[in-house]
Amino acid sequence: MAQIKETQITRLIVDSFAEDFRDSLELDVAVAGAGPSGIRAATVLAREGYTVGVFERDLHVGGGMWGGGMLFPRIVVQEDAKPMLDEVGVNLSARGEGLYVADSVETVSKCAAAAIDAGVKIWVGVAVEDVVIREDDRVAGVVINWGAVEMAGLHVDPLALEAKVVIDATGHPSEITRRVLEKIPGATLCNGADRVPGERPMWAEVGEASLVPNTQEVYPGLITSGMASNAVFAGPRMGAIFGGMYLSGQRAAELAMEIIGGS
Ligand code: 48F
Repeated sequence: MAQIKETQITRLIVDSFAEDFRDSLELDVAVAGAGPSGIRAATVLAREGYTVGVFERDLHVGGGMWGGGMLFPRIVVQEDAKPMLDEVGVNLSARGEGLYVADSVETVSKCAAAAIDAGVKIWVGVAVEDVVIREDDRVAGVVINWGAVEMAGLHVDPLALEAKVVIDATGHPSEITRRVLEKIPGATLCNGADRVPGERPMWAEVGEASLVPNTQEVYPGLITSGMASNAVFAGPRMGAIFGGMYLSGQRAAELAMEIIGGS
């Protein structure tokens, strides 16, 4: 067996990380949040040849999906979203009326694997704490820091990456959109709002139906995806039905491609 030196392990890790990180400094699209909608958006974009980085504060991908509904590890999806899960090999059990049940662990894992296979770089443990702006206050990148630094409340200056488009897939808190409104004086969203109202109480059918229309370029260079879209436009929450998250991620990717043009 080959001799293994600890310093060699360290070098391999640091060098490999640095190579990938250097390649990610100028992205087509930076996605904040590795929940179902962010992962879907990133996968679609990477398959079309765009360079995409997903930055996830937590140490794992999947966002709110692992726990299914109230820790029963199952999710429900509707007919419209079925092809996106079929495509990555998720087993869906038909339960009538256009509804399907899937294992949440399987769904997270297969969607994440498909994203990686498509060329998406997923950076776990990395939080997006701010955006980069350019002329006319257009969003032009993300400001990142270790999630652990953020949690510890340490004063550590962040690093920044350029991106032609940023997708706010941070879920219910819609953190990136809120940050833009807080930090850019006089900023308003595409609907003229100067604040994020947050989501409304649960109404699964309306919440699901509003996700795609609410997926918009809310501010120049910034698109919302998934639950962040309903929080920004006061759509209702919907609980453990997830088809809309995939459809919203798909829409966010299409919008990003329209903004950027050909890859
Ligand atoms: O919450 P999340 O799963 O968002 P989503 O894709 O899906 C929503 C559903 O899970 C569920 C639902 C279904 O009906 O309503 O809630 O819209 O994933 C959001 C991810 O973003 C991460 C967070 O840790 C989570 O994994 N995140 C949040 N803020 C940041 C962030 C940030 N500032 N930087 C990086 N990651």
